[in-house]
Amino acid sequence: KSSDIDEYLRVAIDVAKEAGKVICSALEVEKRIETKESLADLVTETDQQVEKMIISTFHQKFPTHCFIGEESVSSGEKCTLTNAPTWIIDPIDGTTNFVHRFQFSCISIGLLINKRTEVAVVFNPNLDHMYTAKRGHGAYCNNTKLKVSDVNNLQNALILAEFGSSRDPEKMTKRVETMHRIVNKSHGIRSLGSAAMAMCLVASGRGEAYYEYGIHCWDVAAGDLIVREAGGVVLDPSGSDMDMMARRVICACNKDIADQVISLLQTVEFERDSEE
Ligand code: LIP
Repeated sequence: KSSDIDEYLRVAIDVAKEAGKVICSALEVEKRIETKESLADLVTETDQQVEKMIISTFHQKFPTHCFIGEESVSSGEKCTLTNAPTWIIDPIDGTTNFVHRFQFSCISIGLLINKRTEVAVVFNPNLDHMYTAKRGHGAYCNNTKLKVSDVNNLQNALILAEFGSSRDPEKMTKRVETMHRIVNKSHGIRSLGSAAMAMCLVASGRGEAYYEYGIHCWDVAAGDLIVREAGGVVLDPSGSDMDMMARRVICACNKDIADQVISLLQTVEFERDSEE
């Protein structure tokens, strides 16, 4: 029901703002940092605290809904996506940026129903940018409607790409080679350190495409809808439909740009987020 969807969006915006306050006050104090899989895979107490707060708020309001949260999965919870309404949450996307006070970190919240994102909220509290989308109703940053760029030639495009958090030498070689190919055929490459922020910038027409191998569903669940609602495309890097649990994504302002980037990509293999 559309009134339900409006309520989901309203609650998600409110909880993201609350989470933003916690993140901003944590910026001022010294952080205890733990590493997960590699030196570049960080978690702080704030990630854990914010995730708990977000999940308990949703759980109280919508007791039948399911949850997938980055930190809950790290601490052993299952990462299974069913057709039931499921909130997919990254309490801080861009944790490394948060640790360094580099201003591209955000809270990313997507509500999936029948495995499709219906409501998306990405809030960057450092810049006070609130990105929202509802399926079929456009995407917004604060009160401005978003629209992707209309560039359709890679030669005139700015591409967002990431090194990701794995430091496996074979994966790194492939990534650097791919970036080399792309940088030679475009206006350039930028690495923001947050998948959700990268997708929001593509949605805002501030870059033409973003791709990454090794992301998780919580990095892209919200960005997926924001890009589509701004008129862009979100695909699997093979060119087929995006698969939320496949740990890889490309989004672009249009199919022409996506195809040109895809032709230069090298596959980097990752285990899926879940096997259901
Ligand atoms: C981050 C992603 C980013 C990726 C990083 C990391 P986190 O998410 O959004 O695109 O390159 O390795 O996974 O861990 O900060 O939530």
